[in-house]
Amino acid sequence: MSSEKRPTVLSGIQPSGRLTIGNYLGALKHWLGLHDRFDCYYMLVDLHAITVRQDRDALRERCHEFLALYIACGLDPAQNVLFVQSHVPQHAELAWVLNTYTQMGELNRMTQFKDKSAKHADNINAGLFTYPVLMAADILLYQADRVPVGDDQKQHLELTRDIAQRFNKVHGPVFTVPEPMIPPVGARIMGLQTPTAKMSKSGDAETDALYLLDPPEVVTRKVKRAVTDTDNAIGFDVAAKPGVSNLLSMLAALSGEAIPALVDRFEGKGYGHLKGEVAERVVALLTPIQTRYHEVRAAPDYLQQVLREGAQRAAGKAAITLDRVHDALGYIPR
Ligand code: AQP
Repeated sequence: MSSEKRPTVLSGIQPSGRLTIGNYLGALKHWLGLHDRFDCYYMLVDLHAITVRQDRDALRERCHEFLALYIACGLDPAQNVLFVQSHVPQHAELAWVLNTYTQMGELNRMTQFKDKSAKHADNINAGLFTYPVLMAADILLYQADRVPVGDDQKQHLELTRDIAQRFNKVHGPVFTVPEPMIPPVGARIMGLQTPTAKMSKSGDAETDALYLLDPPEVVTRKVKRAVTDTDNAIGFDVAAKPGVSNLLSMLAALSGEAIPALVDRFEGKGYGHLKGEVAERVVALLTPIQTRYHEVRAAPDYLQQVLREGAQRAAGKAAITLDRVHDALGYIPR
């Protein structure tokens, strides 16, 4: 599938917590089908995951679970390079170099660092701080032209562009400067119980997120109990009606209908109608994904083979970029 002239897309998800409908609508859904026009690289970013303490067995299990979910959502390993970040050592090597092209002040401004250090106050490690540099290395290593991510990653993408431009200014055009691909709807799905905060895959409250492996009755129950407000009038206003607006955003992303059209269609109807339709749509999306997931998950040799081949293909491309970087820096070739 790879051809030198095709632009490259790269994205990834941390194998921490459980994949949510936010991850699907903000990221995974937009990865599908891009292989027609791009060389596509999709990772499980396990180096990023250890910025928060992980249990050894659970991490390994989760990498297999997430890979099976990537495939079940429709990412065909024959058309997309699926791999685990730690299988390609060039990520960590390039991150070190890029650390020296990144300013402390820039990292201090990253909102994810502020959020995560508040959440994990007992373990504010240097990796948490330099996380965006590793992310820049992930992207620049593959000379990615486009990076499909949710809105929460926009700030990291901007920093990646700054780092690439800074390096290129000193050393010539070594890196492709990537563009983000942020979906117009569904780019930031909020929590069902706390609709003012992003739906998170590692949150503490089970009922705040819809997980891709939630059974239908659980989905229906969680949506039914989603926080709304007391006026029972369906309208889109993120500040005044965050819960209802979040349900409308989800429905728009799931159905393809525009938000104003949804507001018109639900005029005069209560929140129960909106919740009913959201739950139905989520269940219809997840049912075939879950069936396929269980098939793929029952084939560990296949999953291992996907990872082996993915790592080989990714490392081939990564090595070319790292050699160029080393050459630009004046390192003696091996
Ligand atoms: N709520 C969301 N709405 C839209 N897009 C989202 N993404 C994540 N949450 C939403 C997108 O999913 C991709 C993977 O992001 P990540 O690996 O950083 O995972 P996360 O879900 O964002 O992780 P959390 O919630 O911070 O918990 P941890 O990291 O502790 O597991 C990205 O493209 C992101 O934009």
